[in-house]
Amino acid sequence: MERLFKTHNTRKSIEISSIWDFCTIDNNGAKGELIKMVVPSCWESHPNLASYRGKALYSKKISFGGNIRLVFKGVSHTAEIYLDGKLIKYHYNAYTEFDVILNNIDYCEHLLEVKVDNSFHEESSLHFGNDYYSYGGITRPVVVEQLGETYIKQMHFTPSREENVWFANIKVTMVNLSKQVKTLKINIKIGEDNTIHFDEITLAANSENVFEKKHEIWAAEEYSIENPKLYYLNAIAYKNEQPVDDLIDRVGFRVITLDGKDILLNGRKLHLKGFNRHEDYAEFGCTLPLQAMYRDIEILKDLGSNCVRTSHYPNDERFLDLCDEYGILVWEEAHARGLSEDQMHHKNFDKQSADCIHEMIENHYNHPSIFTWGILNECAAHTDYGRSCYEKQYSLMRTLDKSRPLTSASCHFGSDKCLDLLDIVSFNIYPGWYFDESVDEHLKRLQEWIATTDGKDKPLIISEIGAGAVYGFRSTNKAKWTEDFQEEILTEQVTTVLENKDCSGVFIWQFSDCRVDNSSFYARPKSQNNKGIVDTYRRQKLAYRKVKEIFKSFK
Ligand code: ADA
Repeated sequence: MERLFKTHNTRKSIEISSIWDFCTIDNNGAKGELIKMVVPSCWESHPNLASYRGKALYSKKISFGGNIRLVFKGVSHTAEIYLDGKLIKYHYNAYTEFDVILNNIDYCEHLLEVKVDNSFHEESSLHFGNDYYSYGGITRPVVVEQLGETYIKQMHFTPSREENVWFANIKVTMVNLSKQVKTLKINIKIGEDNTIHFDEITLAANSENVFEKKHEIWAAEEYSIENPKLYYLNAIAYKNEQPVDDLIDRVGFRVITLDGKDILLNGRKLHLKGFNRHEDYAEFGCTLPLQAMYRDIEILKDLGSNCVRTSHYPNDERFLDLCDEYGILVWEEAHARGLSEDQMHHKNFDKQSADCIHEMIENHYNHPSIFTWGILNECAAHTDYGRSCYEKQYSLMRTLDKSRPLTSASCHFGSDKCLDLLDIVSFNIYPGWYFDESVDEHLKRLQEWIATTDGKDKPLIISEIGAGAVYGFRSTNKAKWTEDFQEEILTEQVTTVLENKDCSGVFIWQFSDCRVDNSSFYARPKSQNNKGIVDTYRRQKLAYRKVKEIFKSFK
């Protein structure tokens, strides 16, 4: 199941998650032993491939024909899709959805092959040895959809409120795959009592068309952290009164606004208390089964969190569906972590970053839990060239979504050149872990410096703060890497940030321990980033109870 709800009733859609044929491919193109591999999964979950970095081939025979849409929710990290031996799609980046439209293909058994590469090859600008693990495989669901001659490609819902009256701004993209002009009508139900009609729409042959409407919504129930009220958006396209296609999504009536240093959700100031979370779980790697995702939501709620940052890439949409349902606000960010100016000069960096931003925003636009989009975590914001990249990416995001504030987490205290480009200032700081300074002193200096920049009158989020602890390492000497030390540092860090009236909130680094590329990082015991408040199996560390107590004491 690629979402937590059915996205079609009229369109036939089947998830082809199951057992595929699999083999590795070496650098000379020679195939390894043919085995079976679960899709979705990462191949590192297979005992013989736990550290395999390279190419592999997945294959499966499927019978279909006519107009077909193949949807890949995530392939890590470079994919070549072949149908009956012919290359039909190339895609880079593990974390965003992509699709292939097959037009008028024969009805028969076809061979679908997916060549996957998770090596740090020279074409890759965003996946490289890093403080998280680039897993390998078809790591998110694959879906086959049967299309007619026309289909609903996308539907974006933007809520707005004018003098206490809610409006739905709907933008629907229709595609005509045929050589003939088509005339349709579209009805879009919002919840049970509101329907938006596009009565007569004409689609030229082989065309893509966008239609927009703004509609007043009677008695809409607002979306909030405490009451995350969701509405189904159900679009049906009709030809001669017969349904020919449909698309279902879920939305919420909420607006995010900024007022000086405050971030408001439906006019109420937010006090963000949350965590940075990698998609990483013990034996499952990056492919968490739904019950593990749900368990993470339960833990976040138990801790008193109201937000999560998808550090450092777009997440599996089922996790976003859960955040929508349980009122966990999301800072979703495009894929990037810690690129130097030199790495931002990579020949593919601009395009691979833009593609990721496009796919993230276009596919995740409707999630009410997403309150901000982030980019370029700890990249070269302190250099002129780096700034030019931030500028390009911010302006791209503003064309794709005018409804959400934008941010990026910086580590360039004293030298960041980009605080005029963003809406929310965010800094990663580790006083007490990476350097000896009181949290209060460090935060005061940071805020004094920000006050001299273009970020001075903007909201401030401490987007990362934390300390490491090896699970099970306890000692009265509170040495570094003990759970005792982590509890002590986190107590000071989180309390100080939440007490600071000019801070909109904190994202603790990090939710759970995660695997890292051992090629890149010293000081990573067990080849893991051990700053989790739980370990990779979600076993609580000593700091868990303390952070829960602090979070719950701050309303
Ligand atoms: C940085 C980075 C995180 C993680 C963290 C750490 O802030 O953004 O991905 O590497 O440091 O654990 O040091």
